[in-house]
Amino acid sequence: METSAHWGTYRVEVAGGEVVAVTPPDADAAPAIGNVVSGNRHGSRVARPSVRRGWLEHGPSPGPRDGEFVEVGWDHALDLVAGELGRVRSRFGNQAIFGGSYGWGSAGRLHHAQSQLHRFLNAIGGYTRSINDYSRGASMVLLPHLVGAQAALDLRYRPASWADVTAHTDLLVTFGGVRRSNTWVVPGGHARHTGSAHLRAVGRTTEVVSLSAQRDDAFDGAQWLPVMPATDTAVLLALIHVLVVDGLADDEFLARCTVGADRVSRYVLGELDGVPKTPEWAETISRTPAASLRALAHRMAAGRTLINVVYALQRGENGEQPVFAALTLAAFLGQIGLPGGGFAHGFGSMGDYGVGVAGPRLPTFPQLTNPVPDFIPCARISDLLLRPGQEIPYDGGRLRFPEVKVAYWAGGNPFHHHQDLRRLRTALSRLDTLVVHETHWTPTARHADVVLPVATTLEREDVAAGAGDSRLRVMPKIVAPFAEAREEFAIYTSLAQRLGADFAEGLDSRQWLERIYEEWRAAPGSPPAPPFAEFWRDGGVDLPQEPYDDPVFTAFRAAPEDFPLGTPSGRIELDSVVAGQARWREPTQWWGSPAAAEFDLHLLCNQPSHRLHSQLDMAEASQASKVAGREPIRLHPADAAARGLSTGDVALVRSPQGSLLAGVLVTDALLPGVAQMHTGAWFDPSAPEIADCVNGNVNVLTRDVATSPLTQATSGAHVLVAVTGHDGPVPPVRAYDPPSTR
Ligand SMILES: Nc1nc2c(c(=O)[nH]1)N[C@H]1C(S)=C(S)[C@@H](COP(=O)(O)OP(=O)(O)OC[C@H]3O[C@@H](n4cnc5c(=O)[nH]c(N)nc54)[C@H](O)[C@@H]3O)O[C@H]1N2
Ligand SMILES: Nc1nc2c(c(=O)[nH]1)N[C@H]1C(S)=C(S)[C@@H](COP(=O)(O)OP(=O)(O)OC[C@H]3O[C@@H](n4cnc5c(=O)[nH]c(N)nc54)[C@H](O)[C@@H]3O)O[C@H]1N2
Ligand SMILES: [Mo]
Repeated sequence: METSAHWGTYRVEVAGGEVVAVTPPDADAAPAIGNVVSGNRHGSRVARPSVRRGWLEHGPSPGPRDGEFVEVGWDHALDLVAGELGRVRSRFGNQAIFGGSYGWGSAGRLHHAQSQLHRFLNAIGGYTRSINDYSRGASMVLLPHLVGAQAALDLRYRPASWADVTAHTDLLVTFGGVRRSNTWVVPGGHARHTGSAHLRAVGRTTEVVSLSAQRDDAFDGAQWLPVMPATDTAVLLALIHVLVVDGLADDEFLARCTVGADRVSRYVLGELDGVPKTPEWAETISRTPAASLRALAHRMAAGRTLINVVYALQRGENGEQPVFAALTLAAFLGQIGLPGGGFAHGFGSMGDYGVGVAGPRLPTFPQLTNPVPDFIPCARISDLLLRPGQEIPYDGGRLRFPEVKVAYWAGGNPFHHHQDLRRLRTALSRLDTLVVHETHWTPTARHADVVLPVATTLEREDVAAGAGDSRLRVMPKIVAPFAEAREEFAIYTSLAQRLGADFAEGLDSRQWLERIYEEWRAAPGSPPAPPFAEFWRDGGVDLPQEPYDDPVFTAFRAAPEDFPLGTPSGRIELDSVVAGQARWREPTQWWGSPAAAEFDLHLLCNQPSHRLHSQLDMAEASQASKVAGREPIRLHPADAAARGLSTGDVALVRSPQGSLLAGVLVTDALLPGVAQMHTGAWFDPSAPEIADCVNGNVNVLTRDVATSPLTQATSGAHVLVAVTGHDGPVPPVRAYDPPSTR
């Protein structure tokens, strides 16, 4: 049988009611597929509803969320959760329920964990929500000010495509490379992996320059220009400086399609702050050779050039600035809106980026409406809990944190995604109650008061497709739910009944699946599709794959007066009332900052190649990527030698926020002074006398500070650390052992 996941479509073989083998669909498939076999029935699955003993015996209250769990029957657990939601709703109001529940959960249009939770919470009167994401939290808020809301959306879903690049682009300049492993993942799934084929094709037609601290962010054949992390804005400003000084800027385009270019020129020339942004100036910040930057600017102006910025660049302090500066550089080159030219933000970040097909709207589970106005940008979760009543600036306005009593999390793992886990633990201790729906005993589940076990995608029926996908695919129920795990749909149906609300409208989940499919099929703009029974029998329906012929900015460039952007001026705003102009602003986390005297390595914390985030970290493919049984830290040979470390050793990694143990992997693919770890090792606080996490979860190290007051996004991509060898006994990893339950 075939099914789909965020890591793509794959075949599943079953024997004796268990998944025994998985077969990837093509040679370029994600290694994460290999995590499914042992992961789906691993000992870390949650078997039965579980309640923290202290909470059960003493009732809801703030305090540390630790101690053992007690297993209870479903009816008892549902009574407890309904009782607590009822108490909080009537005593404090619905805004005291935080249902933001950020996270990727699993693929599937009906059982999408957040849609299910949000519909339920809306049915009982609403909740405090979260907005934006950890992926592009800074650019999502910034770009609408620069190019308008529609073009900002089109930069994600109608960018220059891989086909445009191979047909038209002479030079692809990409900040953060084009990591093939990141293209293995698509939200909602994807029928086929095409990342490698695209990269091979681009390698034949187009010169590629990758600016990064890691050589292997790009593929063989790309030219690597080293740049220290968090310093790209300086490089980008220097490239603009060369265009201005050498008369290579496209003044006609700037005058016709942008506002603010004059001020940008004055800034890069040093007229605003006395500092000319020359390549020599940039080299002192980024360590990129000035001569290379000067030559690159000239190459960029000599042909069709596309500038790409991967998401990671904006996941840092002042993370707006490199995105803003790259868009500004593209405007000075005057190629925005030309085929294969201009600005892109996502090649190498997500597998659906640049496939060239916009695709139809997909079936969705209606979420009803939320009468509660309160919200947070998702990365402000700890601030929300620690500072009720406080006001913060956001997107040119202000918002106030409500007082939250209960948080309900389904489909996300804040102990994976959030920064400064020590602070997050303190923040969660301010809650009366944390309810978590999980398939596995993740660190978030272990911090909950009530854990409800849920069925995985292999244990329920659904349909899946990603944006621009070639097929809307049936996800059959392949095995029975593990132990007492239930569909979340059934959980919310029962909870709503207890609270006098209607969640299911009298339908079961199969009937809902049919309903959302048929409503989709009948909607204007949907492609031809057969009735549900036929669709189900065929295992899916192919979706049209016509490439869009109106990529972002094409019409605008041709006639800016007729197709103005949704900005105040109707043009690209290189100087914006709300966002200002692109500037080099020194972050605290870079090699030139005072903190680097003690914390002398710049740690890149990026996406794991062998899993999706923290999902199934305990299973084969993910475990095969570990060193010394824990998450690897990559070090340059010179940095390793200076610390007496070799591949296979265990290192102690410290930042002011916390410490972890990691397995050393020495490689010359990094710049000296730069280290790298993937996110997603399960948080393991079982030996606090040795380290905050003995399994290597980077978020014990990262800082919980916002990108800026404008966007309030995560800055988790970077943190300065100190690395030494770990002496003494190496504690075992306990993160995947289920907690003790009675
Ligand atoms: N330092 C640092 N931190 C980062 C990042 C970084 O680059 N650096 N990247 C950030 C980014 S871009 C992202 S998107 C986030 C990702 O953060 P998350 O999306 O929170 O990470 P996942 O591990 O995918 O968590 C999903 C959880 O849902 C559970 N799950 C799966 N299916 C279901 C289901 O059907 N129902 C329920 N209830 N649960 C289910 C899984 O077991 C898993 O625990 O991390 C962010 N954190
Ligand atoms: N296999 C796999 N693929 C994934 C995911 C996964 O968990 N597993 N997660 C998916 C998700 S949710 C998202 S949002 C995307 C994220 O997509 P990205 O944010 O693009 O991915 P990252 O791997 O975090 O970062 C890519 C590269 O950026 C470089 N980089 C970091 N900081 C800087 C900097 O300051 N300057 C420069 N020049 N380079 C820098 C790093 O060297 C890193 O290797 O990936 C998606 N793809
Ligand atoms: Mo993400």
